[in-house]
Amino acid sequence: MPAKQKNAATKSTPAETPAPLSTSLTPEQLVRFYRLMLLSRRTDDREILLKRQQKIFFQISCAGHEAILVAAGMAMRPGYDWFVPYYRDRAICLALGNTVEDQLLQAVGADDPASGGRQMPSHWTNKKLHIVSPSSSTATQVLHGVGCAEAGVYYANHPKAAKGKYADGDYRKFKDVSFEKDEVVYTSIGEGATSQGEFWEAMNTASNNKLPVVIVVEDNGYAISTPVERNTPGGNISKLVANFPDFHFEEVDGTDALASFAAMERAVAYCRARKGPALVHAHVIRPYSHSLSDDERLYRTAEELQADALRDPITKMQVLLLQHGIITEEQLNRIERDVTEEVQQAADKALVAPLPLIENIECYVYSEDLKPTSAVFATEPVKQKDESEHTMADLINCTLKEEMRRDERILVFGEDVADVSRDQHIRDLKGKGGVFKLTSGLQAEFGSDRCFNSPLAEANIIGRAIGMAVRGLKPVVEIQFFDYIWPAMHQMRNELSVLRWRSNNNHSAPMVIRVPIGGYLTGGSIYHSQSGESIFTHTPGVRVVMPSNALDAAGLLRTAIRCDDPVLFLEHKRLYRETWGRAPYPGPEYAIPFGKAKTVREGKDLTILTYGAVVPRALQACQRLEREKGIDVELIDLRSLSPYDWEAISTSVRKTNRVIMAHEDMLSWGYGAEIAARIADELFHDLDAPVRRVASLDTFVAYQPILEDAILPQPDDIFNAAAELAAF
Ligand SMILES: Cc1ncc(C[n+]2csc(CCOP(=O)(O)OP(=O)(O)O)c2C)c(N)n1
Repeated sequence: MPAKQKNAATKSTPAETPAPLSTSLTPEQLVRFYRLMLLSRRTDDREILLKRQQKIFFQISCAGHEAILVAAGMAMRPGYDWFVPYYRDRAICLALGNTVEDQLLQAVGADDPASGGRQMPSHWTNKKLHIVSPSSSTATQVLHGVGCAEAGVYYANHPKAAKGKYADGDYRKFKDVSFEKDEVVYTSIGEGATSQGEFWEAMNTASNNKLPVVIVVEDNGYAISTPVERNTPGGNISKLVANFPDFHFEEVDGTDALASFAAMERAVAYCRARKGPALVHAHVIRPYSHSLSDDERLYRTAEELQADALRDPITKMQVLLLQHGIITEEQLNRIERDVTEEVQQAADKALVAPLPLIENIECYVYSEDLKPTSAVFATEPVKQKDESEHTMADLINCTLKEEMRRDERILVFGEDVADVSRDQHIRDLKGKGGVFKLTSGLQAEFGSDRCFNSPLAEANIIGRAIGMAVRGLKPVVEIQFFDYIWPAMHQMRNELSVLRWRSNNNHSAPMVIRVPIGGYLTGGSIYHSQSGESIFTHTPGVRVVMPSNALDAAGLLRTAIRCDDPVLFLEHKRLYRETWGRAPYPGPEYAIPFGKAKTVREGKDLTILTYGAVVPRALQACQRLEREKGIDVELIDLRSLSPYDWEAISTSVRKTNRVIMAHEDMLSWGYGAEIAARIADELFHDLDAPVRRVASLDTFVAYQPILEDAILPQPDDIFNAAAELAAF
């Protein structure tokens, strides 16, 4: 901690003034501190006015939180440290160098640098300053902060990984990334949101990995209208978190500028010294209701509001500066005028700023630089001396190893994916390597900081991976079973998929999420047989692929890893070790572009579109249709579900004029509904029969095998549907 110094003002103060200030801040810094607080408050005030004039569409303020936030901004270093704020963090963003104009541009919905008119006000981002784009979801950001901190630690241990070179080749623009050996990550959260599991999942990893992350809890006593004691048993989050190992804790009056700065200084110093993480619990006030859509007088008494008003950080700071002779009333007035002028000028500019262009709406849903559909990913398998055939499980494992050898930025983590979690046994035990053994040997070869077990917490996996990916790492994570992807859904839907779009390409989180999926397991039952791919293909911003055989698994996985988008890589459990679909090793550069279907079997009478474990079942049906009915079926394995190969579909339907969409997931609202609708819409004149769908019943998958068989689509179901359709 910097030595305490008496500020210069104490020399000239009259005898009746209070005791000298105890702070490491100089008088100039104290004045700057005050000005930033006021700037934040006046920007809020201006937004409120603009909202009342209907010139902006939403307002949420930082009022009452300014002291702790300016303290955080001044205790840390923009463009050096990293910042993962939440929506109430105006003052820290200003302290870091974000301008009022940037902020008001977002409020008016202009083509603002942070989001191009896509985000509500108070969701700023700034790549140069290292401010990561926040969402409106409560608590997700804390896991991103943890991931950011993990990335910094990783680069410090693997400095070569931060350099922009692969071991060979260079598919994507692979830039140098920045990191500092003693950098610290700031992340913040309201006290209400500490009820969310993701907060505790973040505490878990911050503590377990002793990460240099400062978590600031901004406790204004309310989560909209819910008081702190309803969210936090006992009403004090500091008491609940006190037993997390290796943390430095501060509980502070967050309306007191000097106490806040001292607390932040200590917390940041602890993290910089790599002693562990810190949590700063700041008690603040909320004088402007939750947002402009809320009126707190409906649920808070006048006395309570009056008591808060006495703690207003701006007034307290004015009194402090005056009492200690750091500033005169005249200087105070000048600052007020100066700040008002700055805000006025920013508002004037924001109100006439260019608006975002409608034709750019779809920009940055995905990477514009490197598309996984690109021809660079179209390579042929290279014939090897050893032509023995491998399973899908083998080739996925092999591809993971090859890619990890090539790119030191790839990290693999998830539940049970490591060989052994206790490093000392790595040489004497065979190791686990995942419940399906797909990650076997990765920890042994690449070390425990490149392949490791996560806690049993799916949001933890995706949230941390987002923080890492923002900083240029390439997480290739595993969700153990598709059936348990749901705790991660919030991170996937509201964060991962939308990060690039909402930040207008300032930030993105390319990663691969490998997920064993599907049934036909004989006993898999409800919780080990689920499908549900259409829920994710219905989410823009994420690519979804699902190979049915070993060769496609290797090729698609390589593209997934090397491309620049988040990819959900669905691996059918039943196909992992099937004899059908085995393939010789295709070489270390074999890749398949997304959006390219595979014609498994050519035919002229009817088209079957499918993917995953239904491919071999449909193939059986095709062979029987030919044998018994003389029906010549064209079978297409879509293998890439989003994007999908419309050209292959339309060419085939134009040829056969009859089409069945078959899949394992439930019929209603399933993946086939979209494909069938588009065929009916765009290929109506090419059809000689209605589009048919074959899928599972609209139930869950049962344990008893006779029930499972009846629920999931079988070769006979496809055979019958095709025979009927051919006769239509
Ligand atoms: C996951 C999620 N649930 C609900 C909401 C709606 N919501 C927005 S802010 C808020 C209250 C947050 O309170 P707190 O965490 O104390 O932060 P504060 O706004 O008071 O700073 C709620 C419920 C949301 N944005 N995200």
